[in-house]
Amino acid sequence: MSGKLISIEGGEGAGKSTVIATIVAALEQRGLRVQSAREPGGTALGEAVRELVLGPVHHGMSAEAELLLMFASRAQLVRERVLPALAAGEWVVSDRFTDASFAYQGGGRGIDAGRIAELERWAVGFKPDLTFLLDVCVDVGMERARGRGGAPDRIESEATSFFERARACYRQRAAAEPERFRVIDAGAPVEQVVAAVQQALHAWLATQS
Ligand code: Z5A
Repeated sequence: MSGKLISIEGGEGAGKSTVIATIVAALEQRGLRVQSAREPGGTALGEAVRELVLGPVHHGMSAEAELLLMFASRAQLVRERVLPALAAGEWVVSDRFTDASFAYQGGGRGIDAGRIAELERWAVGFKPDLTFLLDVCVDVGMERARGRGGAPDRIESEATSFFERARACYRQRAAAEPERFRVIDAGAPVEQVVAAVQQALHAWLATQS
């Protein structure tokens, strides 16, 4: 089987970490070579960008600067890791990818989706082969994230309405591209979430060559 990119999306506290571990383990069990990455981040440059966009220092960051920084991190990840991995037949499981920019900078901050799509075409040039959307009520996700402790980062400090708009955008994108997206009820107990992801992954893998 040739290399593929799988992205995991969802709001804060949706449970992406557990799901990513499940997917990586399932792929490795099939004898596939798998790398995981996160966005923003995943490369030395991307991790520096992550510090800039999520750290507490740049409170006055404009929506446009935020979007471009997300794409700077992504452009580097794509060229430094994703494309070489896919070319070598490896699989990449990414904790967020371009859909997050549509959700947070588009839905959340109000940047026109057409502009984001232009950046996607130019700086990335492809979409993930499969995207899991872990969908959970904003309040439940925030409660879980709070339970984990630690101070909220710059984006986590946004109002609930920002995350509601991001969630709505994710759901609209999933509805518009049902072939690529698998929407998982991430409000369910973790064992159910993992079982639903495994089932959807195995069904999808059976269709791949
Ligand atoms: N961002 C952006 O704006 N634009 C972009 O283009 C990109 C990103 C790429 C960084 O993302 C931020 O950047 C993010 C979007 C923005 N800001 N926000 N919000 P991140 O993915 O690094 O940060 P995050 O979304 O805040 O991650 P998170 O809170 O760590 O979410 P998670 O990984 O999905 O959650 P988790 O750590 O797996 O689980 C959280 C807790 O809930 C933990 O204690 C679990 O044990 C618990 N949990 C998980 N699942 C369950 C279930 N099913 N039941 C009960 N408890 C559970």
